[in-house]
Amino acid sequence: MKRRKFLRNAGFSGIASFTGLNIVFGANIPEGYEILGLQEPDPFKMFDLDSEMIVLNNKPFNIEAQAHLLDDKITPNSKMFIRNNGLIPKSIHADQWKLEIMGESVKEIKSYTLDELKTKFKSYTYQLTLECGGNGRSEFDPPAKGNQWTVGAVHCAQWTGVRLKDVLEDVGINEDAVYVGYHARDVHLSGDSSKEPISRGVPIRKAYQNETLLAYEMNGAPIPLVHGFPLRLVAGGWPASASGKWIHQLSVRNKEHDGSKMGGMSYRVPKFPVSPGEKVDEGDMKIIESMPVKSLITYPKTGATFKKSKILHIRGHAWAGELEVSKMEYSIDFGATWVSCDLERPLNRLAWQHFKADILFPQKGYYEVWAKATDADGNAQPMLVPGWNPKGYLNNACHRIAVKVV
Ligand SMILES: Nc1nc2c(c(=O)[nH]1)N[C@H]1C(S)=C(S)[C@@H](COP(=O)(O)O)O[C@H]1N2
Ligand SMILES: [Mo]
Repeated sequence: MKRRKFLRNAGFSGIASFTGLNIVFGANIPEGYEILGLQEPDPFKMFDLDSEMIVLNNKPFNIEAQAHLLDDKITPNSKMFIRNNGLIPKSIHADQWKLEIMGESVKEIKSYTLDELKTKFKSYTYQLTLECGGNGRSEFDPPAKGNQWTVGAVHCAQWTGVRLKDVLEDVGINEDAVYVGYHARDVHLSGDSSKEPISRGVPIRKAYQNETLLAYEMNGAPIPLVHGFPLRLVAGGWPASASGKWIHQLSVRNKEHDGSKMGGMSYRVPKFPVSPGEKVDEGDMKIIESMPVKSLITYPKTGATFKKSKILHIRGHAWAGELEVSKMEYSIDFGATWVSCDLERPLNRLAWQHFKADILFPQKGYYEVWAKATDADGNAQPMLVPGWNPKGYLNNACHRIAVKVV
């Protein structure tokens, strides 16, 4: 155990961290050979993660939370899921960083240093819900390829930055502008610098919302590298893939942006319901925009045991893309009857909402607590996994936890 830890630690600061240990037969190491002690970087140390985070993939890093880890009202850095399509950029010099605004629909190309963005424009802070479009993918049957997210690919951190619309106004954009695409500094998995791992974005109407930020701070400090340092587009309520990390260019397009992972099956769902496993033509797919209504019970942890005489205080969060959540209910009888929870208003638009309820169980035994949110348009979470789709997006089925009452 100790030795393993030592070797894992060694992966971060390179050979030097072998604390002066001599690699006895070091002279025999062929050039370019990576010694075992330097392989397998430890994501828990690299990203300062809570020890209960779950690593789904380490090349690229994809890491999710568990429901009970998301109990904080504002998600702390150590409990935020991580989703990368490529490799995290290595050397970033924030003092030399520039954001260039270009594309067919700008009056002229303009670029800003980080300092210019910070001093020229007013800054705003919002708590914004970002959920991966593939959160819940693991429950689809037949299974969809990709990271098998369970429930933990969602976070609601506090983001500080300038409004994208203020910057676009300063640049001057043409009337024919349709979409804003981002270009970022992460590296394609192939290492090929002519390929982008991902280049998505938002339509102009989303770009012009007050809460759509060019953010340089997260939870009151510079954005951690893995979440997009030094500059990130943050478009709350939309699949988090729209929120580009490490952005250095925005392209104001006169048509739907056609960057990497905008087309084909990526971040798209069928325009009409399909049967499980059905092959769907690319032309029948549409881009995911606002995310569907969803909720999580963050206390207690599933499987917990309680005394029958005690009231159980459950709590969690609910969110509904661009809409507000208007009703939150729980059931302890497998969905036969539902009881209202106390539901708070969001701190600001596009922030998740907190709920709580007091439950007194009728007798000892095994229970499941199910949670169901309803949005302002009257759409409720389904009890079963909804609409199968080829890439396993948008599973907003009710979250449920097991409770033992003794
Ligand atoms: N440049 C860049 N931005 C990106 C990604 C990426 O791979 N590269 N992944 C996107 C996806 S699919 C998600 S779900 C979110 C994850 O954000 P997080 O890692 O900060 O939680 O970032 C989005 N922005
Ligand atoms: Mo994602």
